[in-house]
Amino acid sequence: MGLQALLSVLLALVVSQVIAHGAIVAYTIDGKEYPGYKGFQPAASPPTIQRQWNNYEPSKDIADPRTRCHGGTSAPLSAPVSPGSTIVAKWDYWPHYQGPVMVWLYACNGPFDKCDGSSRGWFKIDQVGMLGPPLSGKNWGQAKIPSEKKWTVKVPKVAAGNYLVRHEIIAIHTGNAPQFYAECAQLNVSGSGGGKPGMEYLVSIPGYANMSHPGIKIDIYTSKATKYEIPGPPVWHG
Ligand SMILES: *[C@@H]1O[C@H](CO)[C@@H](O)[C@H](O)[C@H]1NC(C)=O
Ligand SMILES: *[C@@H]1O[C@H](CO)[C@@H](O)[C@H](O)[C@H]1NC(C)=O
Ligand SMILES: [Cu+2]
Repeated sequence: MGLQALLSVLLALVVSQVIAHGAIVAYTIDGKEYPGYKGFQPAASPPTIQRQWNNYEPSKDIADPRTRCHGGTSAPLSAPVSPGSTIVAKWDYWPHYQGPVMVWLYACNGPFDKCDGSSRGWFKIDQVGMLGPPLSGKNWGQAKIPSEKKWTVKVPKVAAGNYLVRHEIIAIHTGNAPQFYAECAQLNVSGSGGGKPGMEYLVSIPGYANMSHPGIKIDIYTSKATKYEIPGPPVWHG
């Protein structure tokens, strides 16, 4: 194979990977733009609130520690927010429709460079699963992302401090072969009077569910279920 042919095969591979998956590449928080990372070119990113991830590949095992923040462990900046602030996570491309979308917070209780999200401190602030059957249809919260390319949440009444925000998508469009996608960003929450979720809302990531969970080990094309059970604890509303 000539060099040109080889290059076009490589390019086709890269493009098909981009087209098969997606990730959060930016945030808009209270109207301010925060660029994030883009797969394949992480070094070119400006300083960001997003924890670095560097390829579009999902994890295939919910026990993989990479499911926590797509492998990202630190970011140079954080976004100032307060309870009621609006966080819009943005994708440049998203091709999947079926499976839950969840948004989680984690209180760092200290500086971000010491905050690896490894304790039992994650809680949900939002989730949307299937809105109506069939499982294989497009009546899912996730189905908004391919067209709108964004997901909007409000910061609940949490205590002031440093937090990680984690957007998670479980893509179940392939029977019994779920894909786990998550990216994290750093938030500095101000204000007073905010609360703390009780232990029934707090989990570890990975660890909040295993591969046998009915919402994870699922074939949406053969299952006759008319409801979908989202894995993990209930949403904490503050
Ligand atoms: C976050 O906010 C707190 C006050 O709520 C402040 O003490 C702290 O230094 C801030 N951290 C960062 C990284 O800005
Ligand atoms: C998966 O989790 C369920 C519910 O917590 C538990 O009953 C089951 O034993 C777990 N399975 C494995 C293989 O760990
Ligand atoms: Cu994909």
